Amino acid sequence: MEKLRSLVCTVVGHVDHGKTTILDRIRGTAVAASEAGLITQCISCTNIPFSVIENICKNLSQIKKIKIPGLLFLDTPGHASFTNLRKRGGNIADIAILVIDINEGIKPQTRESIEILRSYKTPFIIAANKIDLINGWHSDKKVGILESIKKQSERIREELDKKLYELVGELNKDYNLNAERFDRIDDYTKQIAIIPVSGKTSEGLPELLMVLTGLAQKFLEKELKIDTNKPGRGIVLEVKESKGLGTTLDVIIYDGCLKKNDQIIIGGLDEAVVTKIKALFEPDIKSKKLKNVDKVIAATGVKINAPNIEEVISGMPLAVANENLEKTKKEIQKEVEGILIETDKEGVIVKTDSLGSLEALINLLKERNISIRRASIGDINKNDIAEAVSEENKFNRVILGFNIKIKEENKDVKIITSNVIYKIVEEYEAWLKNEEKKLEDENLKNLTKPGKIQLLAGTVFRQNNPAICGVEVLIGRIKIGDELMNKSGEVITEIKSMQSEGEGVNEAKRSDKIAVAMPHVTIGRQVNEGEILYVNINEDDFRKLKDMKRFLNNDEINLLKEVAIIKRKENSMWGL
Ligand SMILES: Nc1nc2c(ncn2[C@@H]2O[C@H](COP(=O)(O)OP(=O)(O)OP(=O)(O)O)[C@@H](O)[C@H]2O)c(=O)[nH]1
Ligand SMILES: [Mg+2]
Repeated sequence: MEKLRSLVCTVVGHVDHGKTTILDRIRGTAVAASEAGLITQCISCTNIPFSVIENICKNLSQIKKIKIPGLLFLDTPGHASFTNLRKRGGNIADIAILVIDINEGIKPQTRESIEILRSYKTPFIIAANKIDLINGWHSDKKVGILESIKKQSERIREELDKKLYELVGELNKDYNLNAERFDRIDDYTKQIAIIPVSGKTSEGLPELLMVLTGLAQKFLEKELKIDTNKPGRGIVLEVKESKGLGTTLDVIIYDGCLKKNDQIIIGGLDEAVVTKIKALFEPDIKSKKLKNVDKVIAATGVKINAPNIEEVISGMPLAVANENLEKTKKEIQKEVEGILIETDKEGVIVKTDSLGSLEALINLLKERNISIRRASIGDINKNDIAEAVSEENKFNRVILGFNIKIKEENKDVKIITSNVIYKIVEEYEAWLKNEEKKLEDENLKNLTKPGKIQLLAGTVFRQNNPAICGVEVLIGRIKIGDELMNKSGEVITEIKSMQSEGEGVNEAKRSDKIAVAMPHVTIGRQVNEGEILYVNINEDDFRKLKDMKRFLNNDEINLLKEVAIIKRKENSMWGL
């Protein structure tokens, strides 16, 4: 039998910004606004029929008539990643609500949520939550949010607008996202709607649902048709110990159906797990206790009890295979292997706790052209260290870890771990930049740097053997050992020693006036008072300096050019 499945909507955002509260409110309002039995709740998801949503929004004229049966809301915890909500080729969620505490603004998990939604191209709207905490806010549950905003004092309206526009500005600056308060938007598919809400007072929640349905319109074209007799497909959200049941799997089914006694296949790191469903559970919406069910149909969430599932990893794909066992097994393993990376090319090592987080981190690294040698699931172990140490390029002697333990370390291996995915990438990039700078500084230290000096008239202390004379550094710097050439490019002497106010110095920089001792020349013969001399730079150093231009100022860059012009009088290809 064919039917349209519910749209899957995840609720994501930073810890404590109010995801669960908003969902509880929507569920509570939905339960109150509907006949018993219409709303079902399974694990951390709630299935609400569109008819109920329409009922909640009935005072809002803009509510659209929609054919989709309902919305399946998935709650996600802010402290851990919601990365397991992946399926082949994308996100299990069709749409998302990003909850942001308007008084706190964008926080690490908010950023992570945006990054992941973007990498999966999941459309979303923003619930700007906790407006009731704006000092002096007056709640009026009888009117819509826009009406309620209008009724606030001018100071509060301004305060709300200020906070909203800070958010809009940040989203635009950091992510090039075009967000706007929902009532100022005319095309929900082009702009991201922000709905001011309060999970505490329920203000704005009907409008949030209304905008969601507007966004859902976009999916009417999408293939939401499913065959309810088809073998079920899903992903493992969590592997949990349940009282009296042992290990159970919380699973989201996004296609087909799942029945008691079905043979199922779950992806594994080395090989797929094959098992048989012993029991299926859904929580009862009223008593919240688990109740046995014989069958579930997508899109929904369900708890599975089955043997041999202790080793299952969250994020793994799952499929019913009463028939076609081998074919389905291959298909599932191919999907898993498509995410794991095992190469002998150069790159960093990536370790995470689940298939979903692995894919999410890999996506972020690939977007930034960071090459990966191996990506797999588990704690950082001896093998990982050995492999990292063997990298020739020290910038690749790196292990990036998400939500895993460091079981082994080595001083030559840089390990970066975090439980916020984008932070790992950020920290790696910062480390890389710093290491590169250190290396360049080291290289720069050993290069001859450009310098231009003038012999000061009337300051000759000794004519020769060695010649000693006062000089001024016009551009750049000079140091002991630097060779000096004249304007014709002849290398005539070097800096044997320098003195400033009677003290020996190793280096002198722009504007310094010092006494310099120069062997092999006689002042008045090979060199004259008032003459200009240049530090002689060899071709190799010249090329390297050119690559490190950002460490030189404009005068020094021009001086380098001057040196090249002098050198090219002799050899037109010099330094090229
Ligand atoms: N005043 C006020 N408090 C709120 C609102 N929404 C949520 N809270 C409070 O904020 C705290 C966190 O809310 P939760 O709903 O648990 O937040 P969460 O985003 O689900 O948090 P995690 O699941 O830990 O990521 C709770 O104490 C809520 O009562 C709101 O609109 N106004
Ligand atoms: Mg929560």
